[in-house]
Amino acid sequence: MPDRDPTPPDVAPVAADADASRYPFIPYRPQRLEPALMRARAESFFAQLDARRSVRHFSDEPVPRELIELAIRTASTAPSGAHRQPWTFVAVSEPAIKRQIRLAAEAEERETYENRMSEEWREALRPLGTDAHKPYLETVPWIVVAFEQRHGVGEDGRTIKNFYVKESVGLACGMFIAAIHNMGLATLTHTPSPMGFLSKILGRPANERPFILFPIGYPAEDAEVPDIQRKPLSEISAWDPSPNAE
Ligand code: IYR
Repeated sequence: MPDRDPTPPDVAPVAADADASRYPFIPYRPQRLEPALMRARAESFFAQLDARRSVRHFSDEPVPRELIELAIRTASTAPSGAHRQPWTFVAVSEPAIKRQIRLAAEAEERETYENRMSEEWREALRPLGTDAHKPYLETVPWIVVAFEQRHGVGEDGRTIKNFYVKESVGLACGMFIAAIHNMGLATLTHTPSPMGFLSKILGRPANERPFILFPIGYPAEDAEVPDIQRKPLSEISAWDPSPNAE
């Protein structure tokens, strides 16, 4: 920089220049939108996401891999603890592996529905009409399993701590669901419990645990969903609440 005064030798360089472990910082200047356009975009984004439903009846129509790649890249835009991005999205299209997953998931689910669920849990699920049958795990063109990385693994196998892992992976999964819905596909947050069989079938390392399984595809032509409502804003929010309001 020849047109700048050289730093006087008695002035210490600023911390950012001295600290090589820090990311370089770059300007962030997202475009300002007109208020009317902000409102229109907010309404249209809400309407789009509000139309999403969890689907359990899928078509076997193929879905290009490129779309699944884009959904995973979208998920990975999520914020994460210390920017560790502690997730791995494992995509499966191979029928033999989908079959293995279905059989193992159904075995766990049968045990869960018959012996592991409390009466209260069974009651809570009754309106949704779910059971241990998971044929969609074979019907769908894709299964994606999100794994959480409990810790990272450095060179020579050293353990590296991750932070807010569940929050981070939960956020990434939310963005994944939004991406799938936005491209006109459907999915379901399926969590057969326990999910350890997924680590084995998919050959994942010991630092990873299955987090959510997503069957992905087009809804079946005759797909139906329960006629549920979403809580109104008044039930899901509080505004300028006063302390000790009893
Ligand atoms: N994992 C089981 C049970 C289940 C649990 C909850 I919480 C749900 O919202 C739905 C289902 C299953 O997939 O059937």
